[in-house]
Amino acid sequence: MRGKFITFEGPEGSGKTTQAGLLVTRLQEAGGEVLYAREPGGTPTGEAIRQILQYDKAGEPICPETEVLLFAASRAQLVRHVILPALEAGRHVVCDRFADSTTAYQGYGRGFPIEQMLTINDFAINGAQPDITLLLDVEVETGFQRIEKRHRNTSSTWDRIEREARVFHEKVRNGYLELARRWPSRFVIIDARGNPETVSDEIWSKVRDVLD
Ligand code: Z5A
Repeated sequence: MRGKFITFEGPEGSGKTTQAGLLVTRLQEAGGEVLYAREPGGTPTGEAIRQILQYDKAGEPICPETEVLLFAASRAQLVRHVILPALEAGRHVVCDRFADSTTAYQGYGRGFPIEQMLTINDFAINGAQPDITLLLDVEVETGFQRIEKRHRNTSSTWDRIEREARVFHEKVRNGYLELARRWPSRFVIIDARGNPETVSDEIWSKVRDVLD
């Protein structure tokens, strides 16, 4: 039987990576085989693209159009080499960001036409639509406080998109909420302000509905 395709979306610091890890553990404890993937990245090509997108590894400013296509290119590779083979082998796939990130960040955030982003996403994903998308929603300020704390504790630096103005990140958050209104049967909005255990319990109750 085909596995379930579960995606995490949301603004910076909403807890996607934390919650994706907790969900992988719960799915495994329930007896499932699970694959975790992240975007951009998840394949050698995707990880190379990630270095360009996040840390300016190409050494020149990236045009907004190039940014869209690089995210899509990373996704096209991940879908064909990792996600679809895993789903067809009966494994569940938990993906930390997916196509909705492009619609939210490059569409609502940068201002590219939404329908154009959806067309590019369709080309990249080859029919791999998530069974459920968990939108972890948190105020931009709260998310940034968490990221700031992490950077302080780990001495890491702000990446290219984290450095965007708060108004950009507000547009992204509102864009996500708009997407959830557009596809209510796929999206579940999760209040991500609570502690990680509470948020994880809520996510598990929604994911179980999809597994049944
Ligand atoms: N991007 C794009 O523009 N277009 C696209 O198509 C795609 C992506 C696919 C990828 O960054 C960047 O690319 C991203 C969008 C853009 N932009 N930025 N900036 P990434 O993969 O490096 O990072 P991210 O996806 O934005 O995740 P994040 O900012 O690292 O946050 P997170 O995964 O949502 O949260 P976390 O890592 O689980 O937690 C962050 C911190 O908060 C950490 O210290 C946790 O311990 C803490 N945390 C987690 N949960 C809680 C709760 N519940 N309470 C308190 N503290 C918590």
